[in-house]
Amino acid sequence: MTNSFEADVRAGLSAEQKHLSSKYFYDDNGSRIFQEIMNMPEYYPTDAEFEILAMQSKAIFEALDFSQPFNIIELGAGDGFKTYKLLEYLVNENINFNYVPIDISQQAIDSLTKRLSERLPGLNIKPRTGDYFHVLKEEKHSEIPSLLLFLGGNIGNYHPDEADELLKLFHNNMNEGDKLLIGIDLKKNPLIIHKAYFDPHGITKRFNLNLLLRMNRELGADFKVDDFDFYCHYNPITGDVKSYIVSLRAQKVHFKAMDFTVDFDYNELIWTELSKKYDFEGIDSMASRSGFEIQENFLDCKHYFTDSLWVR
Ligand code: AVJ
Repeated sequence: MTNSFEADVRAGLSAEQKHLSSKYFYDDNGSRIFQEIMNMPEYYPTDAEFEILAMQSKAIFEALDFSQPFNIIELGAGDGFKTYKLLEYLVNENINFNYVPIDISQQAIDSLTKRLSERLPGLNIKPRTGDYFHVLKEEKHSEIPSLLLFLGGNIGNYHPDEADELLKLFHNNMNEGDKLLIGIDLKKNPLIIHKAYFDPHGITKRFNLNLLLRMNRELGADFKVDDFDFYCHYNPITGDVKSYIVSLRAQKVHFKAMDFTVDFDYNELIWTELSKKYDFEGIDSMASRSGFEIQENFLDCKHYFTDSLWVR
């Protein structure tokens, strides 16, 4: 793990346009800061998706039109809070299904399993840790239909080509008739998006600057966090939110563990994240490029977010 972090940091900070991958935001500290982001009133995706799953569980279940039993496989389940309302509905209706949460973090899976077995004792839960595709390949041999969940709007972090690749991998590891429920953040009033990502509390700034602290800790770097700032910008035409760390002065940073030194110019940027917003045209073309048929979009009442149901 540390090795690929090291290699990615070396490549990203040696590039003409410096960049780091947002996947490295989520060390223990970063995951905690992300919880704070989800709790801010400005960060609408969490509430929007919660509303969809709480209010439309029945409609989502009926749209599946699956024989029972079936599997619900959640990719990147995390603490699983957003899925709770859907699971609760299905358990209360005595629907016969297995819930298979997958996450790379053993700790996340353990606490999710514990909480769910306490709160929904009737739930058939088969937690898995590790790589999505490893688990998906195994489930492909299963005789029963599967619903894949890829929630939270995580697809927005992928550049369009990478999103296509990921969705094709999902497609390859599904059986004919299996379905995918994918959370996608929608284009909307630009000011709403701006406030969610350039928040007035400085939490998203801390989330980004935590990358510097992580490099200090894990790679022996000597970033002075006060000499860097955060900037982010939403382009309502392309739907791209791009986040950056800004160097507030010309400075050198040394990585002791890597025998590596980086020069920053005054005001030089490190691009840290893409959070892409889609319209329905964009969703249609993404689905068809990766071989899926869109069955139905489940929206929150403000039409900020969709849980889009796709059929393989
Ligand atoms: C976890 C990828 C859905 O892009 O909205 C939140 C991460 N970044 N605020 C998103 C994030 C800045 C989030 N996702």
